[in-house]
Amino acid sequence: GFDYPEWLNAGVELTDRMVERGFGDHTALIGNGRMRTYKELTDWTNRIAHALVSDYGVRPGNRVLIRSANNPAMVAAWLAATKAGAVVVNTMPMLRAGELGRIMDKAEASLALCDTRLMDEMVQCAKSSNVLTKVVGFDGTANHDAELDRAALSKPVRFEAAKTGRDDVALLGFTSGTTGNPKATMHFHRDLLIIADGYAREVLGVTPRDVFVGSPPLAFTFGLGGLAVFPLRFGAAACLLENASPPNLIDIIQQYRATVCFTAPTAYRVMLKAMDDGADLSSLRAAVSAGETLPAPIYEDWIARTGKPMLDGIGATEMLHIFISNRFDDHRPGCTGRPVTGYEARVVDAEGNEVPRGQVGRLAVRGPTGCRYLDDPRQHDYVEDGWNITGDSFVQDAEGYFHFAARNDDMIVSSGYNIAAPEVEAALLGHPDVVECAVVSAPDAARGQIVCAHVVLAEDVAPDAATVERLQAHVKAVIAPYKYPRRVLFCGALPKTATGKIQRFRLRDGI
Ligand code: 3SK
Repeated sequence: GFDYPEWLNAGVELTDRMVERGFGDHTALIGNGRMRTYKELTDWTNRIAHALVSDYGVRPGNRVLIRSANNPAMVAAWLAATKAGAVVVNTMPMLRAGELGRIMDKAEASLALCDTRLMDEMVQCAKSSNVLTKVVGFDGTANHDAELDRAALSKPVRFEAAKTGRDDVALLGFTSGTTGNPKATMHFHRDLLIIADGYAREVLGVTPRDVFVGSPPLAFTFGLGGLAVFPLRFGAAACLLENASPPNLIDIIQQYRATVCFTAPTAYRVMLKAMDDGADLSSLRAAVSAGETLPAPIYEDWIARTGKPMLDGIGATEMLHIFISNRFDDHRPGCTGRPVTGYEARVVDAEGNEVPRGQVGRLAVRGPTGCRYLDDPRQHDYVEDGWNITGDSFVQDAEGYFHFAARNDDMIVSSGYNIAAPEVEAALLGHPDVVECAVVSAPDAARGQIVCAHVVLAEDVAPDAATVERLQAHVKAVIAPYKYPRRVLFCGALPKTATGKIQRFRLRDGI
């Protein structure tokens, strides 16, 4: 089991405690062209924590929303707020005011910390909140030239962290689920350590010599774990990229001789091509693939090129991180592997009974982390008799290994991003040219899936390329741009059941 003291603060464990353990001079964070040691990170976060408490009145349990791209300043803000005992909500820079507002309301955030470069949408949505009292800017480029930085500068480097219990909520991880109606998953201080002491220790075997890099936003628990918690828990270095497009990722891996990479199969495909063109990615000892299914050819090419396995894994925001994974010494193509230490998994039918090996069913998992939605009746859909039902269909083979079969139908997974079809539909329907629409996934070699919109146009609107572009631009303007439909198809009517429900499966299957 995982045994932690009754009073535990994850922020302290990942900074001050690391200095006490002798890692003060080790590099903790790399980003914006600078390296910071564990001692520097500890002092920085303690100063910010002081400012949060004394200048902005943060008290244990207050919700603090952070809006930023992946950079050291975001990590420092998250750790500082955690040390102050706040419940942190990390959000992605691409979110528009509407999406941000729904998260802010659900979380009842009283303070928002925002990279000054991302203030516009933040300020816009802050106006409509009844709970938010202040938006404080920080300098995401870490030149310490914003309100929070200035407030922190004069503060002491020692901070008495909030006396948080191991089971106190530290983090709200947001997931839009299948509906676009966001759900907040609550995670305790101990949960943040469990994912490191379980998955990262057992599967990755992290050492202080590791340099982590990757693409998932810190706003997703996949990114927060892989790019912040795991390295910091073991005295390793985290390299944070505001722009983690594959070419950038490849440059940074080469520049810093990164050893552990977290990204989606799409990026690994580009890396394989780059290696053909001379890129040297030999420093990577662990290539973790998650967020979408790992196609067997990418897995096989990777082994052929590097001699090392790619670690396919499945996680969920509800579970905080990866709970089934391949291992360095136990991996197979097209297979997600076995449960991580502490977790149990099984494949069940609609009634929750285990199905025979080899048969497709619903994946059920339980372990030291699990789903606790904040104030949401959907809790009872996700957790049945103590088992978390992830919404994925899997097959367990005769030897006990788990194989992915399908994902919840309404969820589109494109380049590792989860996109809820109804949210894109709602955005499209907000355009006067659109009478009706249905959004589904379409298979795509590069992205796994893409967002495909079937649209019934208003009279007199031409079904041409200009209309496609207009609708795409509209979606990009009202929700995060990565959710826009890359394919737009026009039709006279949508296929429906006798009771008027759209038959999305017919659109998906091209019937
Ligand atoms: O597989 C995922 O989508 C995931 C979600 C949260 C944390 C980790 C992972 C891999």
